[in-house]
Amino acid sequence: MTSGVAYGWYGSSTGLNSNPSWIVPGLSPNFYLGFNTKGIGDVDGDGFDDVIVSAMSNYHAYVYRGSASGLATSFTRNYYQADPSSGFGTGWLD
Ligand SMILES: [Ca+2]
Repeated sequence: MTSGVAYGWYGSSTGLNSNPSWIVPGLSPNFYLGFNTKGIGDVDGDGFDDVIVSAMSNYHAYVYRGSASGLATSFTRNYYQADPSSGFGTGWLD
């Protein structure tokens, strides 16, 4: 059983950090958080880029807001599709 984990590496003028700067574990066993993780730009207009992360187990996608100190570790919005046959959360986040 795995809850999954979403990782993020922050960049700097010298490149990416060697260790992840942002780590968010899944909410429960077999959650599979981080099946897909994608930068989505600054969707809320606060000047900091945000990310979206899918969880394969429950057909959800979660938005984590950026800030001056980095990405939040609690999601601010989640989206889901009640019909599992839609495959929502299990494909690429394009
Ligand atoms: Ca933002």
